[in-house]
Amino acid sequence: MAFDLLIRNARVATASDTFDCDIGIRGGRIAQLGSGLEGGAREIDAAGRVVTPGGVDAHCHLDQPMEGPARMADNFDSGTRSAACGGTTTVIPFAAQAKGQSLRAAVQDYHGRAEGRAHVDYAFHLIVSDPTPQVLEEELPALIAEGYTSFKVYMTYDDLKLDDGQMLDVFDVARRHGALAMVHAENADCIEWLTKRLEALGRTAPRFHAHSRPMLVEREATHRAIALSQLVDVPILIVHVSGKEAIEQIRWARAQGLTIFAETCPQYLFLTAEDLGIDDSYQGARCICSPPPRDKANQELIWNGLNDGLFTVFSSDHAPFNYDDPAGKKPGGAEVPFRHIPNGIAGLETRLPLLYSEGVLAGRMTINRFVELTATNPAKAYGLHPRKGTIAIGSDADLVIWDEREVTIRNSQLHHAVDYTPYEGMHLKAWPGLTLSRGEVVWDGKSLQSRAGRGRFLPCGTPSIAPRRS
Ligand code: DUC
Ligand code: ZN
Ligand code: ZN
Repeated sequence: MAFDLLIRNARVATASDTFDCDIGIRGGRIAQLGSGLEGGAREIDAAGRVVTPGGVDAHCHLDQPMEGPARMADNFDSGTRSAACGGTTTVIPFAAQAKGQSLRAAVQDYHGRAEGRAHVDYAFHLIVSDPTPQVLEEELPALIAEGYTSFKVYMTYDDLKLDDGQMLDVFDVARRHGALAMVHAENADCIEWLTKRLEALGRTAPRFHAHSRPMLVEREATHRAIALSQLVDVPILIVHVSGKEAIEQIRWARAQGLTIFAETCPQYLFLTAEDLGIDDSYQGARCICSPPPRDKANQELIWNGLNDGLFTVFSSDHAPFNYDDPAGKKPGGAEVPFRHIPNGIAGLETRLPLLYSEGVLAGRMTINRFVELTATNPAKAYGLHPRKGTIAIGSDADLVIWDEREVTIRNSQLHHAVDYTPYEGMHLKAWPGLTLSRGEVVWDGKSLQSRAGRGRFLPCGTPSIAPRRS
């Protein structure tokens, strides 16, 4: 037999083209693209349905060690299982350094958490929270050379944040060693100052989380991160951009010729600050994430940025905490002031169906732009292309066949370990009918077909991407 698997009658969409063909798969890779291929040990008829590359979710948090009592609901098993069922075949979560910990130890610990559990392939970003001379001069350069070529720095959160000098030091390592720095841009002092004032007024319900993190604090930090990257002369990527004011800073930077990449996430398209509550109900804790969702007008600006090239990647920022859980949104079992509520919402499984349905099928975005944002660009930005993120001869056979059908999102039908989804009840027009990972069916449209431990670790190469000029 010429192929282990032959997918017939596919309407293939890549970041650049859409065409009809058969896909011949051998040894987990795409071996041939063409019409009338013969000789598959197994055949699947796509019957003209759209086939895209499996998604690359370049920003998700799985089993990340947390300060107690918080604990993430998803480990590598449940998180990557839900990824597969939502069409995502590569995830890049974060090996997070705790202050005082060596970066190498954080990476080793994180491998232990992933080992034997992943359903799809995975790489690691690093989180650098303690850039000691040892980290900057030895650990980080060595880890970059071993395939950990991207790292996130935080401008907020006491246990993670860096000052400007530390950010410059980390950016300088990225420049000298060809890595990509990702930045969580919010001004920590402004947030603390606002939080204390809200608390003094008794405004501690979940909805006040959004009041403590207005767009100004994101704008200021975004501008500062851009200035620091300009000083070092290195590209950076601003993660989870929420709306107008950060967008304006990034557009300004691009107009100066600076290489600034940007990422946004489903919560900034489909949620608003009202989802954190219009009264003091605790339910709004479900949608607490940072930066917070904004309003309808900002959602439109995010859609525009997705279309015109402002955004390079669309990630879930899956940060899974149960609602009804002492380790989740109710720390210690209590309804607590917003500052103590873990930040983050789940989204690995719903990322692609939301954007396919509300973007592509609603006529807001071409299928090619969808592929670019959700698979090709993240694979390029983090050094996994062309093995991942495209449909080409030699690439891994990571594919999604799309079923265009009515779907109502129900948490009971998702595969993560979180006890809610912020998108409960949303009506979509599509869902992956089949997900293939390295030529193996991991989701058949009805049930998981995978097994924990089949996913492999992917060392990343040098980031290879340029911002699209709009
Ligand atoms: N930042 C993230 O990247 N994820 C979850 C929460 C946060 O603040
Ligand atoms: Zn962040
Ligand atoms: Zn995140």
